[in-house]
Amino acid sequence: MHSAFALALTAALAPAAGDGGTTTFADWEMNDSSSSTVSDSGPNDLDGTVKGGVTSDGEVLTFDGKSGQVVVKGATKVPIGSRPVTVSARLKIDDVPGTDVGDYDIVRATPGGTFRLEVVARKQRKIAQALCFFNGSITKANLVAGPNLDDDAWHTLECTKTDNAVTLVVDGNQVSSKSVKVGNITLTKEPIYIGSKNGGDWFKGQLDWARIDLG
Ligand SMILES: [Ca+2]
Ligand SMILES: [Ca+2]
Repeated sequence: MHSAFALALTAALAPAAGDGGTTTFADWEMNDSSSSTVSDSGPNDLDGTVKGGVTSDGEVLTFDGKSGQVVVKGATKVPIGSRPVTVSARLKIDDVPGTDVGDYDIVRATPGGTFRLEVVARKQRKIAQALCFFNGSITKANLVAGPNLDDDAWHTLECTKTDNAVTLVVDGNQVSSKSVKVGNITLTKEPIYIGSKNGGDWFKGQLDWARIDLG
């Protein structure tokens, strides 16, 4: 391989940590004309495959809460390591997760939800709140906070892990943060699920987009 090309390729695959820049890990805009594919407009081509009860109107996906999910393969090839990670999504729901599903998994890496963004039921299932979870090389961290999401309105949820903290932002407002060194994030298994936990925790509602950013 030509050395200049090798250098460029290395730079493209592994942006320098600590350079202050943010890079897109995956960006699923969910505006596809195809009803079977969810295109990743980021640099890693992590296109998703639609399975079960998911319908598209070309701008948002509607998940049926029973069998609908998007399965994304290839994420284990993209290094994360010590870089900050932000998992975010814009969603709308008009039901608190019921006992049939327990909670809604919105974006879930494997195994065990290495990182995940969920909607969980609280206060005897009267309200729905955002959940962030990160499982790093040192420890795990979990946050549940923010406004009741069960109002049939659009909400943007963002979960971030940095070197020293995990943070949950809802609709641009920081609603929870914890000082914790979670450690490095490594995806050792495929796939990433959008809208389910591998046949459970089925999401019932709409997604406008979901994305993962590094840095
Ligand atoms: Ca769950
Ligand atoms: Ca969209």
